[in-house]
Amino acid sequence: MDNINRRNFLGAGLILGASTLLGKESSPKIITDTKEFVPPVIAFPEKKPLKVISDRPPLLESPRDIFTQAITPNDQFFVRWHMPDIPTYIDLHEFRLSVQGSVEKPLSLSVDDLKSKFEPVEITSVLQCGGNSRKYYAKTGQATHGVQWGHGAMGCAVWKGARLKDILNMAGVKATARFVGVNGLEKPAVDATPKFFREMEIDEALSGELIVAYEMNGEDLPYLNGFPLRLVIPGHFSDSWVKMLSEITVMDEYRKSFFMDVAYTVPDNDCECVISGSDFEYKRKPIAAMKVKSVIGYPTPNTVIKKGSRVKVTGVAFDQGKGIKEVMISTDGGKSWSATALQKDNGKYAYRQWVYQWEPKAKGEYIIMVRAINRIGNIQPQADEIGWNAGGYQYNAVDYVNVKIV
Ligand SMILES: Nc1nc2c(c(=O)[nH]1)N[C@H]1C(S)=C(S)[C@@H](COP(=O)(O)O)O[C@H]1N2
Ligand SMILES: [Mo]
Repeated sequence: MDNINRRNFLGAGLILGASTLLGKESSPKIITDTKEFVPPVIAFPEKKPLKVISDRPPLLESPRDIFTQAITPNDQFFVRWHMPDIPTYIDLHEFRLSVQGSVEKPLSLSVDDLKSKFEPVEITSVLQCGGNSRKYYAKTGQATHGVQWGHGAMGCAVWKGARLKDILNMAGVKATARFVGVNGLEKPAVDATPKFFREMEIDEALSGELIVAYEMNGEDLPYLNGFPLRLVIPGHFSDSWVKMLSEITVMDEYRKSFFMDVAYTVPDNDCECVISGSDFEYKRKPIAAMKVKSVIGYPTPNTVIKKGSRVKVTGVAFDQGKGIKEVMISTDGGKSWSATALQKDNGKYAYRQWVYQWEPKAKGEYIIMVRAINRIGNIQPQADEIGWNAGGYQYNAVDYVNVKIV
């Protein structure tokens, strides 16, 4: 078989198999208690074993120790799809990206066209689901709707592709154009289900920072991460980073849709949170720029360490692209804080790895906490200070792990 041009998703059988194995539906659940669901760990095609929160559609979470690396390997990168019906076979001889709507010249581009007709650009950027870390809202006593992700619905990769701006310029955007809509190849299970359709303003689409990526960390995109093409929007939550991107529609009018106007929205106020009353009484806005955040990769929770050991505490920090200024660490549950050493700078949208050398002197239980500040002075809130929204989006409170010194 021609491996480069045809991707037969061997996993189709495996996904169905796993579905039967787990015997559960993946419809959204409203969590009414804080009891933690412990997901099974199963390997999907092109992936190492990951936490399977749902198998259809696939929701795969990366393990916490992934945050000991500044670049997330493709085979451990998390996966999130909304529709169960993802194509299981793509033939690049037939696959085309169509650029249509309010343009002078509609385009139908093959992946080869994208590689040969446009200047290739590379950017290292964090991809984070708006609902990442959602389960930690429950730990603050305020459970939220939606997939109960731990921290592993994010990763950082080197994306290579063509600028969306260059593609739109080749098509020639009409003067009346105000929005750009994007969608991928997957289909809703029933026609009544809304399409996964995302929109942005024309100025954002033409900013020059967005790319249509055909490579992730120097390889084809893994199937589950959107082979053969995906939109990359550096600094923004990944909800509009459409995978298996097949249509770009330039529009004069905004098109109301479930995935823009209901899902992935927060109250349209300064804190983007509920101050009183119920969440949906608020005027809403789509989530966009990511908030400053850091997480601990090592030690992982409940690690047992011998007294006198030299412990390399490490993790990653990022924000929406302002840049990380400082990452502070506490080994006494937040009473005192020390600076960590920031590692190599891979660009303003990338993870900034940090390291702290710790030599615990006494036996006992410790709580390690981490807190990042960006260059414009945004700092992570403490868990009991974080604003709340019913969708459980944008969780970025101070991360912590408990360890035992023996
Ligand atoms: N075509 C398509 N693209 C999509 C989605 C989807 O359901 N379909 N989900 C979005 C959401 S909400 C997230 S968090 C990211 C997940 O990207 P990943 O699976 O590569 O980690 O893809 C985005 N792009
Ligand atoms: Mo997401």
